Amino acid sequence: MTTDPARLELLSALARKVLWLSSWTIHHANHIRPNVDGLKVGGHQASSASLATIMSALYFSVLRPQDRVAVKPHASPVFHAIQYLFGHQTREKLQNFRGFKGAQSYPSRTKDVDDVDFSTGSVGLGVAQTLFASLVQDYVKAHGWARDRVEGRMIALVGDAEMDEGNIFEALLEGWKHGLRNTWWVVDYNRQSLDAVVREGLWEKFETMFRNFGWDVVIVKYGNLMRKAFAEPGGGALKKWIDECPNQLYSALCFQGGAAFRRHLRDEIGDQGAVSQLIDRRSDAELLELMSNLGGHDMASMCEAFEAIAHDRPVCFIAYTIKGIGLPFQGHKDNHAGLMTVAQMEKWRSLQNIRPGHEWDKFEGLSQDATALEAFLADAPFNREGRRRLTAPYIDVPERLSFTPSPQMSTQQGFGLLLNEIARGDSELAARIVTASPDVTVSTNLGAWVNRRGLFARAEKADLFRSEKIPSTFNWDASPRGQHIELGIAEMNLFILMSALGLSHTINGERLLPVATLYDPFIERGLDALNYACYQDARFMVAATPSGVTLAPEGGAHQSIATPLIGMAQDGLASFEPAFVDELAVIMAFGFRYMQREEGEGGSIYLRLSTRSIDQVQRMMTPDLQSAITEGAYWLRKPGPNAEVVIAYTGAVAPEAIEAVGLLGESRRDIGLLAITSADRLHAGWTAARKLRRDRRGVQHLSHIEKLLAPLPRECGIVTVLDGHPATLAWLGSVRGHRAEALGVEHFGQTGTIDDLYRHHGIDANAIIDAAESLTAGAPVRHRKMAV
Ligand SMILES: Cc1ncc(C[n+]2csc(CCOP(=O)(O)OP(=O)(O)O)c2C)c(N)n1
Ligand SMILES: [Mg+2]
Repeated sequence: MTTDPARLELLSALARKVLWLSSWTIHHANHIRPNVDGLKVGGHQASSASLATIMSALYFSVLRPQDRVAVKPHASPVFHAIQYLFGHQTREKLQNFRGFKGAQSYPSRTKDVDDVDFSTGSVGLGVAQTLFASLVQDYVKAHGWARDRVEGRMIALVGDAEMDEGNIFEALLEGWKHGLRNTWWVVDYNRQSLDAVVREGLWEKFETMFRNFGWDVVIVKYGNLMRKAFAEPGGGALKKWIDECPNQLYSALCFQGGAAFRRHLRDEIGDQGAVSQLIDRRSDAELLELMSNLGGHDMASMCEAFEAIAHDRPVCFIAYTIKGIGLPFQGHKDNHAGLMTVAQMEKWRSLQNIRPGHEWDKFEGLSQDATALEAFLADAPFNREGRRRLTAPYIDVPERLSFTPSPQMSTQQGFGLLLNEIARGDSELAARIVTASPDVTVSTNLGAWVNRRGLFARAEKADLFRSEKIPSTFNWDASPRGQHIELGIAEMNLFILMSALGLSHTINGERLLPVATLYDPFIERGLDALNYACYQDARFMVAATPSGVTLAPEGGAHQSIATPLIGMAQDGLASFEPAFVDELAVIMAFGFRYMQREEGEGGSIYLRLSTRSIDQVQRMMTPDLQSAITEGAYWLRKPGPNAEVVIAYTGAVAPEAIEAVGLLGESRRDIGLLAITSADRLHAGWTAARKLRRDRRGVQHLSHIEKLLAPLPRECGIVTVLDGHPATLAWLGSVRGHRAEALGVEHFGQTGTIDDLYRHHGIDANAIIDAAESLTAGAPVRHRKMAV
């Protein structure tokens, strides 16, 4: 326990050291490192200082190896300083903070070397990640895995202004529905954001809300010095004044110092004997020390608060702090980008007995015995099991998934069939898949999977319709064995859940293969969370369906235009848009393998699917075709040696492309039809090959698309077409210098039939023919599709 004074003394000394090292890291980046222009630090110094004590309490004393933490983005220097003291972070990387390959500005799981559990940066997301990570831990345990692992606490260090992010509230709601446990959110209540001082009274609202959602709320407002002063005669009046002081004034006084506090206290409390004596007994410096001894800066109070929790209910700690505590601009409302000057730093350095040239020495300037400090660090429970990043074995995936074909199908229907097939078996693959959907389970064809595999809940819950024998196509029995997590509509939650499920192998040592479904346009609603999940290398599969203007009668608000470009541009996400279900079967099998590749190699999968039912091609799936599909393209119809034009299409417009090729046949020679299953993989392969050839001269490696287009005569034109933004495929002309016409959707759609909309947006057979005609010489094309 940390009531032991010797322990407390060491902890407090280490917290001071953490504040020094984090500030020095920032100072070094701004004033000492050569070529610092452009790497200057804004927003870290004051924001980091807030958390030095709280994070020291956690990492040096409270945390256990199984706990996982999301650190507020701007507290990154504090995190790195702590890891430096542990020996997990190098001096070189600290000296290169914000520099190329140096310690990262915001904690990064993939870029930092010091065991970041969850990346942060875009505020609010790391907070929600801890909540979902805890649900995932429950999921893993409920399925009988990780039996020998002790349950961890998922902890977020939250900036108070971070609470403005709506995704936090969305997550709270979901947490409540799923009986959230083992989650701590520690709010750094410095009452300052970037621009402003936080609104008065806001936290009372938050407190009520947390309690409403079943959380415990622990307010750590006063440090020990304050509490002792309150016990002195006149202490009650002092406490009353502190409690009533507006946020902005308190911040301003912390900035101005002890004399300013004294003036205000005198003016506002008046001469009341005992309290005046209480104040007068203290020098200006002592008075400032007392008034800035808020709970979040008091080691004993923080340790006490954390150690008092002996249950698994979620807890929100509201720790009162001062932004920039201990630094010359503490409390100033403009301090977010505040930096100490060289002169201020010099003064602070000498105050702490740190000799020039010894700034990075671990225990420099501390009066405590270095061996005792070293032993204390070595003994921290947090490091008891060494590196905390876990791994999990590979789950076998068949080469290709099976399904029962119908002559006409949509890719969305195919997706449902393929999952249903997996669900029927008892493979390890089937056991490790976990699905989730934001209230669109049935409308994205996950119903059959859920019927077989059930809903997940920690406690059994029967589907009342079923127990009452009311006929229904769906069985919504919930149990700890269930494999579908039903979410509310919020797409942010879906992607943060994917982020948590998709890191289970490294967090829980148990691999899950998460599959999410949602409507394609709503990718944009959850986009920052999707980006966040990819940034920290979580592995999952997204089936986004329906998509494009192909969902015609649904109208413009439900039709997606930009998503193919998002799929291409999003790092860590391989995107596919198959037209036929046999392609999808190959892609999904590939996807489940790709999701399991080592860090830096694989990634997540995005399937852009459609509800449009189209004629399926009857063919043998050969190994060559299979690998062409996963590389991104194959010739559905090979161009002849004198090809004048080829049509390259993606996805649901396949029938239009096929029809156009048929109609063009009599008027143009040797037409080819290129089926593109992944513009993303195709483009990535092309840029990678060019880079390889540039980097290693003499290497002749050609990418898949270069090989496919190689036989085309120079004058051959390429018409590209998809139900999405035309830029997705427009680059095809640059691969070997062919003229190209890119067809696609550029403007919001509206209601109508598929034919209406394809015609309106110029992606129907006739538009393809017109484009082909404009690219080729010769007589006008003889045939066109008749209007119906
Ligand atoms: C989504 C998002 N929007 C804006 C920012 C820029 N930003 C970084 S910190 C911050 C305010 C932080 O205030 P608070 O959370 O209270 O942390 P403090 O600095 O007070 O510790 C803002 C607006 C961001 N990082 N992410
Ligand atoms: Mg703040």
